[in-house]
Amino acid sequence: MKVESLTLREIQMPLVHFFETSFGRVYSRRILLVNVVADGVSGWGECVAGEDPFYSEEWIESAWATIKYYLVPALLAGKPEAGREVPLLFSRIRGHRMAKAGLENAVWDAEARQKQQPLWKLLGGTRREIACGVSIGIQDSVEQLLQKIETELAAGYRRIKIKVKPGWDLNVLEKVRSRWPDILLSVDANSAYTLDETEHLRRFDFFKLLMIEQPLWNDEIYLHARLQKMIETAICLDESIRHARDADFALETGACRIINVKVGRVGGFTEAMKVHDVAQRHGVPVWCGGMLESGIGRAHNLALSTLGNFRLPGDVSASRRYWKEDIIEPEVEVRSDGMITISDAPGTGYWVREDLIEKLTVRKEKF
Ligand code: OSB
Ligand code: MG
Repeated sequence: MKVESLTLREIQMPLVHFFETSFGRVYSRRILLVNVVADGVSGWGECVAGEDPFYSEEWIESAWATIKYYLVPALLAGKPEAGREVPLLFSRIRGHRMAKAGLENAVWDAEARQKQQPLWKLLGGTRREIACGVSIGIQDSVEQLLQKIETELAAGYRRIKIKVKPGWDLNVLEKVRSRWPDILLSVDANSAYTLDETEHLRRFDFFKLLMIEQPLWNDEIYLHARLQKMIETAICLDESIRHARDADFALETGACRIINVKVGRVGGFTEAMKVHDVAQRHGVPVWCGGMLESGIGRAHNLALSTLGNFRLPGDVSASRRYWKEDIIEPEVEVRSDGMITISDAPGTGYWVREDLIEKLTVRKEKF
């Protein structure tokens, strides 16, 4: 495999509905796409860095610059033969994992297409269908949230996750649980609490949640271990897990009982598989998180979710929940039983709509 060219693009896509977390609200996405051409075969990757450095340090401008000035030169000089060779080429560059993942995953995508193999098989996956949950942001009113939950349950989704923050938590859970006492329910705090609020966090136990995701600081593991000892609800770590060593540390110290794997957050498919394996060794389930991806990142999340230890419903849901029109064909669709069927076709099994991408592009640079 010979990488011949690389193209970076920024596309802009308005969300069907705004998405609000404890760190803010987004109405529209600025998405960085990577296209590699290797031996005449095209591979696509999505860098999931946000519009702002609020979820993590990375954001679209830092990712663009890092890719342009450091990662592209390293990739072109390194002449990788396969996706799994890419992390070593980037090892001198610290952090910037979402930027790295955008490139590495594009190489995996090209490799799968070139080998005429499904990407999920190349990654070592086995599942032929994926269980789906939804992540529902903070709304303007509790009534609006209840309506959304009702819609998603009717669509078949198997787990509801709601975003929480101080002032939008126990009061909301009370309403949700009294209406749906038995659904699989999680919350995600995106680091909205501190250890001083342990008494408050202990009250979440009453609602029999599947998990509480990232209650404390984004860069903390040990204090989550302290908290986990004091609450019954299983902690799931998202932001805190940057790589497989973090996962190992978190599981050895008892900081969580579940891990959310995001391929961008950990720097690409190779590291995501390592995190998956570490959790499996500890007997801990993982699930695939989302970052409001376009169809390209969404299709990659689906491929990753076919690995055996992805035992809980993920946040990878239908394209139509996010976009009026997605940039892949067909769009990602969820069956009425809340499952997504995994395609047997080579690559991701989805066609990239290059014509539409061209129309949505606001910035483009070719190397
Ligand atoms: O914490 O999982 C998160 C979206 C943006 C940033 C962080 C998170 C999320 C989500 C949305 O929860 C998941 C999705 O539907 O893509
Ligand atoms: Mg999260």
